Amino acid sequence: SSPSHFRLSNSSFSATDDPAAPHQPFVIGVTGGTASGKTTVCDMIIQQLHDHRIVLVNQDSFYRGLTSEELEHVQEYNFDHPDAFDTEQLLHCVDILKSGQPYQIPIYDFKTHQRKVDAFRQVNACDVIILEGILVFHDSRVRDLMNMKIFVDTDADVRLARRIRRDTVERGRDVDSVLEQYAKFVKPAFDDFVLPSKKYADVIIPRGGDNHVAVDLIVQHIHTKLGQHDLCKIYPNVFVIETTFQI
Ligand code: UZR
Ligand code: MG
Repeated sequence: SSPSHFRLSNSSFSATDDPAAPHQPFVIGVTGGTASGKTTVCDMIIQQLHDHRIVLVNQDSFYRGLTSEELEHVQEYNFDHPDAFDTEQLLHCVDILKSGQPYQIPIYDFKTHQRKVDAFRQVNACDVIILEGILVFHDSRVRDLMNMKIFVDTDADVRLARRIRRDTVERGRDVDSVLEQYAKFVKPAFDDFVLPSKKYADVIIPRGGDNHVAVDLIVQHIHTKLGQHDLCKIYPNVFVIETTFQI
């Protein structure tokens, strides 16, 4: 299904004993509470690393689709619990990308709580993989894949205000249901799962996307790391690393 010129041969990318072999992608984990500015920080990193091939893998894409029974009681469903995600599939995705093969990431619809059946996002081999999501530090197997761990630390009132705006404008909710869900699930899960995972961070960014100095420092560090193994010259013909397919 993927255009042939996007395909990269597996053997040319995988890690071998050959010292001249290309290096594995640099994996960055970005976490923090809901609406903390994770996506903004990732977008800023991506913009500044324009001379490298970067793939953003959002944990939200790996939400399990709800069964019809779960949908009937959707107000009772805890989207902030680690079990809401298909972590095995996320691990598989990163494994595949690290081996230099393309992966078809599911597309999750926040309005229907389902994965799209007729579309996916294909991502290809890259120099940098960014894993972003509220619980990407929760599972030690996911953490162990990361070369750098970032926690975006934004005050809870700022996050709630943003969450209300986003869920009503982008995700088709009303204010009452957002507040109810926040009190019942989002805040307790932040206290139980997200905040305790802060201890795994290498870097903590106060104020999220407003913190340009922190993002500059992070980007400098990644540049230094990638400069040691510049992969861009290996695939001079590959410019597109991401394509959305309808099937
Ligand atoms: P971010 N979420 C939904 O509201 N609906 C879904 O179908 C799937 C997820 C919410 C989830 C979590 N929780 O707080 C948030 N709730 O998406 C994570 N309730 O997204 O990291 O962008 O804030
Ligand atoms: Mg986000």
